[in-house]
Amino acid sequence: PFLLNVLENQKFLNGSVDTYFIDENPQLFHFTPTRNRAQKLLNYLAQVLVNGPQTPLATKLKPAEVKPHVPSVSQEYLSTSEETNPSVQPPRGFRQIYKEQGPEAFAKAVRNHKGLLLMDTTYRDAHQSLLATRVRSHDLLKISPFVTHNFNQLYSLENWGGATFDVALRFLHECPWERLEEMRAMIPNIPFQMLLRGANAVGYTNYPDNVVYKFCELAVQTGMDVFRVFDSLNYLPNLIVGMDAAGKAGGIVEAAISYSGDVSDPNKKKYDLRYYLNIADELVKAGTHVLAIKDMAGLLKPKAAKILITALRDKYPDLPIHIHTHDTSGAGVASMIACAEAGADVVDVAVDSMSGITSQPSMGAIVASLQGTKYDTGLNLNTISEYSAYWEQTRTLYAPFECTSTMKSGNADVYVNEIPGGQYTNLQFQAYSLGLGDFFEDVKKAYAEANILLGDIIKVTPSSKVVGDLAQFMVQNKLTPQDVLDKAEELSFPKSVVEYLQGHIGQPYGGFPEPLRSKVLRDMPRIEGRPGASLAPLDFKKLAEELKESFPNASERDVMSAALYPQVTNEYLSFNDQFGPVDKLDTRIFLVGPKVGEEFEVTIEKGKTLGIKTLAVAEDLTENGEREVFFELNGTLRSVLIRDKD
Ligand code: 3PY
Ligand code: ZN
Repeated sequence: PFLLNVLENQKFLNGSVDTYFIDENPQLFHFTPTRNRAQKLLNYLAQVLVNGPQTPLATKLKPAEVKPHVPSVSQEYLSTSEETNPSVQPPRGFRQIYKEQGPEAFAKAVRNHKGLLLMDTTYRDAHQSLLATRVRSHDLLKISPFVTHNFNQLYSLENWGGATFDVALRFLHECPWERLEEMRAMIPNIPFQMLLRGANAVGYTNYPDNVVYKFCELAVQTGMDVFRVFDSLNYLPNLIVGMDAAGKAGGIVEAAISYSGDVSDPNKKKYDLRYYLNIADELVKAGTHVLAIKDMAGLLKPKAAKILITALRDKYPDLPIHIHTHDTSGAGVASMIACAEAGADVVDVAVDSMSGITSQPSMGAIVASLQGTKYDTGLNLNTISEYSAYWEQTRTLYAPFECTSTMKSGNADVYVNEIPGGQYTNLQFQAYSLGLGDFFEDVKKAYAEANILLGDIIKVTPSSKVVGDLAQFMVQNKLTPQDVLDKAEELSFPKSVVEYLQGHIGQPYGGFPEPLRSKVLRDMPRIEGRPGASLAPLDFKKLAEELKESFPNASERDVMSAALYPQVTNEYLSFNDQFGPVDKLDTRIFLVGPKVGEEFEVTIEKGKTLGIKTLAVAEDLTENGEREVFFELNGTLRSVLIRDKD
């Protein structure tokens, strides 16, 4: 099964080698393992058939048995497919302006654009909020030719960062870098946008600065364009590291202010208009190309939107302003229209069938509402419908991850509890799985209380986890806020809460809550200032060497993944060694395996398609406790023995 390159070397084959031949030609002795990807995939399928899903399913709902219809791109495109005629390029988009003239010219073009621009979140936040981030590259790539040809007017397509990095490796067994590279190859015209958690990059904790810088460099090289940089406490030193890393990498910097409270309510004093204008000032001074308001919980009511955006517009007439929201309360469309009217350049939407509730407001609704006005987006409603139909069908494949299966409508209680969209359904799920399903109402109430206990903080990944963990802790231990304060010295608080109070994720606006902090920490160490500043740089060379001991083929990207998620990356690489390119399987088959008798195809690379039929799963175990699974692979009988874990 191994092939030595030396066997193809003419000098060697001629016999004209001397004693130094081996020393002088080490490259000829590198092994190339045969690419038995088909066999590995059979192992995977057999594993699922014998031992059940390898990606834990969140509910009992089954993936639907549909083959989503992929809308055709255009007659012209159809009759001359890209392969036979590479000249059928998609229409130009904002990405060309950025690539040809740089981030400043891009910002100028956005600002000068007539009409409202949209960012489509379908590829990232929408499924992060609705489907636990489980949408696979396979389904994203299938619709990408349609997107590149029909949505070239978008400001950007948000398709990376946030939780997608972790979830791809951990649960989908696919490489996030490959996903980015493949999307880029299919969509050359629309800027790609990612969510960068400032100094937390795409993780949940502060990383050494050199990790953040290298991450951004590699992201730009792999195809990323716009970096929405935020910090979960709006802590400027953290934000500035992220902005600088994105900027130095050549990306478009979109610094984001995370929105909390209500600027239209004079009783909500902590996060008032002045607070936001001050941060905006700092971000503009730090050189942001675009300013974003990140309303992660969907708290920005139309009236507040008008106040905030009008003030920002007046102060920065030349700066592009981009608004992100979640539709948790149901007021998202109204708010985004209010933003447009107050002078925002871009708002975030998800395609209709992936919008609403904890996701972004509906693309179709906003496009239709603005038609014929000076904010007209220029997008075509029929095209949006076709795009939406694809996602309506595709979404049914992910039924086991429907976060909103227990949430049938919007809920304006978000204005009270301020739970971010991505966390709302997560907490609901966690409450159910902890047997606290009936108490979700208590968790929401405790969330608001926990927030006040912690000092009324900005809540978004990872600070939102701190508040969520404290809330669950309070509900599980039946603690009132007064109990927490009174017993703070004896209670064993969740790790995230302790670390937050130690200063691990940064310094909150207005300072840490006292006396709670002193009571919880006693003589534990505290970090003053920016956490990353005191972290030693990561030794990438050493990490690469370590990784290559177990995985000789590990790439620079794998090393970067390991810098962020060491354990998860190791598991991903071993899984990949064992089971091959599972990302190429159709989603239902990937999640729950094929049915016995089912025939299907898997394209493992362009022009290389496997025909697989599942013939049978043996009823009896072998003496070794293994079960044999029979397949037909391209017409040939194959069988795989799998240890039955039951
Ligand atoms: C993330 O950090 O993943 C978010 O979506 C925050 O809103
Ligand atoms: Zn969001």
